[in-house]
Amino acid sequence: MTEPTNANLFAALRAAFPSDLDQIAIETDDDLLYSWRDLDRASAMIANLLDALKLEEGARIAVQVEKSVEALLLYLATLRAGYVFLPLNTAYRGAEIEYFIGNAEPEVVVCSSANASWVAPIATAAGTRHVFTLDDNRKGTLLDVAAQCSDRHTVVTKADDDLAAILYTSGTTGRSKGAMLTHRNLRSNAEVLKDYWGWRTAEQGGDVLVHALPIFHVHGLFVAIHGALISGSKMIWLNRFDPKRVVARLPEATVFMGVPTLYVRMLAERGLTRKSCSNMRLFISGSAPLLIETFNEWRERTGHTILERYGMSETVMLTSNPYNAVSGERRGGTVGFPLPGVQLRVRDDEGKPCPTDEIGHIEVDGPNVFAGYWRMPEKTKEEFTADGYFRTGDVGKVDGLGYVTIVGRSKDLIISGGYNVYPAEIEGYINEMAGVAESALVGVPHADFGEVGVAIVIPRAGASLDGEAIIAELKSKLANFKIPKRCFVVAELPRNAMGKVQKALLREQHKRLFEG
Ligand code: MLC
Ligand code: AMP
Repeated sequence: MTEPTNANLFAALRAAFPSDLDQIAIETDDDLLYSWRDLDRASAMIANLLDALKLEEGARIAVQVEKSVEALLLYLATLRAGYVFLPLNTAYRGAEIEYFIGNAEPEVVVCSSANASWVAPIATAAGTRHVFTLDDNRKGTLLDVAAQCSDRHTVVTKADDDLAAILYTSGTTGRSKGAMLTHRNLRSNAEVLKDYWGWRTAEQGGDVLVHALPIFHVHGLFVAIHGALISGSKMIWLNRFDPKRVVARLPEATVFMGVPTLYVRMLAERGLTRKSCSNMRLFISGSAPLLIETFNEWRERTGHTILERYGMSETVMLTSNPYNAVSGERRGGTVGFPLPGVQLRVRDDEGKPCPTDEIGHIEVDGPNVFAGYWRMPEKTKEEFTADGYFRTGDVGKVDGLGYVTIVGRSKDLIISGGYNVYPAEIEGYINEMAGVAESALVGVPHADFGEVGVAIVIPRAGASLDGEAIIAELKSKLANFKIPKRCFVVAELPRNAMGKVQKALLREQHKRLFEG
C-alpha cells in the first residue's frame, strides 16, 4: 500500500535538504554556523515541545520576537507539528498586541523576555495557556524547555486546505484582518518560484541567499526563506538590515531580496560595485513600487537588472518579471507576468473586463489565494467576486505582451519602507485625542521610505493643538513605522460636493515636503 502524500509544507521543505546534512544551511553575520542537520534536529525538539502541550487541532502559535535563526526554527517547528504560525511585527505596542491576541486566541504566545512583563498579562487575560520567551541571543524559556525534548519527530500529516499561518493585515475600515494561508497556498507558491527564479538545487551547488528582511511578513518569512529551503540553498543571515554588512557579504552570495528602501540604502554605499556583485545571480525587489530611478541606477552601478515582482499577504506572490531572457526582458516600472497557475484580470468599476492597456481593478485567482479572513466570513465574501476572484485593491493594467503595471490602489493605504500603514487606523487614534475635530492621513513621496504619512488635523472650536504633541502621543500607542513624519494643524480640510475629504488635493499640497 502506498503512503498517502503529506501536504505539510515542512515535508516539502525537508525533502529538499541536501543529502549531506552536515553542509552549512545558515551562516549568521556573527559567524554562527547551522548545518541542515541542526535545522532538522532543533525544529524537531521545538515541535516535540509543542506536541507535549497537547494543543487543540489548529491551535495558533503567536510569535512576537526579534529576528534570529531560533525564531526561524520556531516557525519550522510549528509547521512540522501541524499548528498555525502567527507572526507579529516587533514594532507593535500594547493595544495592537491586545487586539491580535484577543482576535486570534492563540494557545501559545512567544515573546521577547524584554516584553514579557506586558505581553504575558495580555495573553493570559485572553485565555492563552502557554507563554514562552525567546531572545535573539539563543536564550529564553522556549529553548530551555526544548533542550529537554527529543530531537526526533515525525512530520505531522496535513491536508492541502489545513491552515499553516495567519498574517494580520490592517483594514481600510475597522480592525485588522487575519489572512488565513493554507499549506497548499504556501507550498504551491514556493514550488512555482523555485522554477521561475531558477533556484539552484543542492545537486547544482545551491544558491546563497543574503537574508536581511524581517521574518514576520510574507517577503522575509515566506518568499525568501521558502526559496532557500526548498532548493537546499544556504542563507547568510542578518538579524537586522545594515546596508554596509549586506554589501560586504555580496561577493559570497548569489541571491538577494529586498523592499525598495533596502536598494536605495545600498546604493548609498561606495562598496557596491560591479566587482562586489560579480558572483550574484539575482536581485529581487517587491512589497512596494521600485522607482525607475533606482532600477536604472542599480543596473548602471552593478551591471544587474533588478527583478521586480508583486504579491500580498493574502496571495503570497502573484506576478514576476522574467528570470530568463528568453521569456522576455525585466521591465522597470512593471511587475512582470502572472506566475504559472495565477489567473490575473483587470476589471472596471462595473466589473467588466478592461481591454489591453486600460486601467482597472486587479483581481486574481489561483492555488496561492488565501482561505479567507479569520472569523470574518462577511468581510471575506466582500473581497471575492461572484466567480471566486480575489479583489486585490490594487489598480493597474496589462499590456499587449502581458506585462502587469500597478498604477495605484483603490484601498486607502500608504506603503512606507515596505510596511503597510492604513490611514483609517491612524486617523481613528488622532480623532480620539482631546481637542481634535477630525483628521486626514495622506502618503507623500519620500526618497528613503518611498512614501511616508503626513497628518492634517482640524481642532475643535476653541481648542489649540500642537502637531508635535500629537505625534508624541501617537508614538506612545502605535508601532513606530505608522507614526506620521509630520503633523499639520489647520482650520479645515478640502472637501468635494459630497462632503468627502479630498485626499488627492492634500497629497498634491504636501508632495514636496521631503524634497531636497
Ligand atoms: C522604520 N521607521 C520607519 C520605517 N521603518 N518609518 C516609516 N516606514 C518604515 N518602514 C522609522 C522608525 O520609526 C524610526 O523613527 C526611524 O525610522 C528609524 O528606525 P529604525 O528601526 O532604525 O529603522 P530601520 O531599522 O532603518 O528600518 C527601516 C527598514 C525597515 C527599511 C530596514 O522598515 C524594514 O525592514 N522594512 C521592510 C519591511 C518588509 O519586510 N516588508 C515586507 C512586507 S510583505 P524615529 O522617528 O523613531 O527616529 C508584503 C508583500 C510582498 O508587502 O509583496 O512582499
Ligand atoms: P501586504 O498587505 O503587506 O502584503 O501588502 C501588499 C500590497 O503591497 C499589495 O496589495 C500592493 O499594493 C503592494 N505591493 C507589493 N509588491 C508591489 C510591487 N512590486 N509594486 C507595487 N506595489 C506592490
